[in-house]
Amino acid sequence: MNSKEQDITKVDIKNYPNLVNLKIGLVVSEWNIDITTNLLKGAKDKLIELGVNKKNIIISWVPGSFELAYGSKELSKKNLDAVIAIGCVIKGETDHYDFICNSVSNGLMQLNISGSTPIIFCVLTDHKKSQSIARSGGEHGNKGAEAAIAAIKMASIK
Ligand code: DLZ
Repeated sequence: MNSKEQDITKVDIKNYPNLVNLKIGLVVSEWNIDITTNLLKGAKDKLIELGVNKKNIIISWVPGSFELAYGSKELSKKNLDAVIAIGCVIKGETDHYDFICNSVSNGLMQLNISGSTPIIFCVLTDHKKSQSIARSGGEHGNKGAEAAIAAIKMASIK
């Protein structure tokens, strides 16, 4: 099932009563900043739409997706209910893409296993910029909004 068929942004708010008290961190990569800014907006707007207090959304910037694991680790020390790691890796001419994708996904997974704050993976890994545009507010929706829902669901487990 692809993400077009699976719309996780439809969330029954009745199942999540304490949204106003949630504290959510957003760690955002500066690389491909036009895309990550749109993902950030998608995530923030969805959190606020669902009732999370604007002042409980904490944003931290890192230089690139490789730094998302460290940024998420540091932000999660601030007594947050969930952290969303936002990045965009686009395949270029070199092997950088594979190294960064592997590093960031492994790094964030390790934080989920070893830490107590859920870390949400909102990193686009695309072959072309047009694919990233489509997933950051374009024809395939906004993966930032989907990450916000995942954060709320994981925060409720916490
Ligand atoms: C170096 C690099 C390259 C080539 N591509 C991307 C990318 O597509 N997306 C991204 O978020 N970051 C990229 N970076 C930067 C690395 O993530 C990292 O910031 C630098 O290697 C410094 O550690």
